[in-house]
Amino acid sequence: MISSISAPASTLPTKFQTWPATGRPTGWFTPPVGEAAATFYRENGFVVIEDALDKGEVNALNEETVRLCRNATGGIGGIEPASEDESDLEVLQRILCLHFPHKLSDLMHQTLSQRHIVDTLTSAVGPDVKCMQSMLFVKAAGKPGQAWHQDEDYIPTRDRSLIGAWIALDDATIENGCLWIIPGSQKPGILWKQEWHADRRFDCALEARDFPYTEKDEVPVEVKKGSVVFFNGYTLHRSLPNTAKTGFRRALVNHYMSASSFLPWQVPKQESMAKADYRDIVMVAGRDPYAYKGTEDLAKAWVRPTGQGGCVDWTTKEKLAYQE
Ligand SMILES: O=C(O)CCC(=O)C(=O)O
Ligand SMILES: [Fe+2]
Repeated sequence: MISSISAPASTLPTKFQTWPATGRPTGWFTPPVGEAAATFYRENGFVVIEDALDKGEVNALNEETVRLCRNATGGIGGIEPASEDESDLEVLQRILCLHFPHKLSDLMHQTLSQRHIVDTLTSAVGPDVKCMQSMLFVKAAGKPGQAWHQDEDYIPTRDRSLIGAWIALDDATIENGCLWIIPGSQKPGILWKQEWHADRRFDCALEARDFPYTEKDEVPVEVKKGSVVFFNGYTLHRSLPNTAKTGFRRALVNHYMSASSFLPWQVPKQESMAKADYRDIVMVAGRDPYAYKGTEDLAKAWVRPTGQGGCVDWTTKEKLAYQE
């Protein structure tokens, strides 16, 4: 009869419907990160490093996520501080994505330089690497996904070195809205047209259109928590809504690039566009050739609108409607 007693849910391994019957998909590696993982990244525009973070690191980040989402100090734009009678669950359910958590949390700041992440970055990008941005996706059951896009549309580098390190803080499955990627789509080095999608499955960000790939080319990136998905700034990627009945699909995503390149991210106040170089950065490996410029503290933590109730065209301030 012992065999009929099922293990508690948390100890059961997640069954990934898109994994092969044995082993793991091609492109999934474990530390130490070697040349094979870097080669896979360069060819395919993404790579997965499993067990990059251990259970203790993941649990600590999940605890920190609750603390941040309560916004006790009021330091996060776009949400009110939670009241004491709101449960942790209620607080987490309100938030799709919190931008720049490393600005408020020492732990999230330290995680920018986590050892296996830095090893992968130096193998894939080069010896000198800087970080400029972080995002904490909470994505409770029922929350929307992100439509097709390329991250260099939002964070432009001069040398196409942008790379996201997407740290799974829950097992990410098709059901709860894992990443989907088009392997090799970084290769043409083109930023495709972006348009408003009017699609309730996605949040307010625009959708990339008219690229030469179809749904047959996309692959789901189902990963265990503690895995890190690295993907290039030109790689087309999206995620679908969290359709699970309960729970979250948490992920901490940090964006990095080669420190050799300027970062023309924000409109310069005085200098010409050719000199634009955003200096609110954190070096995570090697040396900064532009250290003589110093660094600045510019970005503030804020919460992204989810699309509930429509979105705004910031050029006209008009509300962008969904097709019901
Ligand atoms: O996690 C998601 O749903 C989307 C993440 C994403 O687009 C990114 O990290 O660049
Ligand atoms: Fe993205």
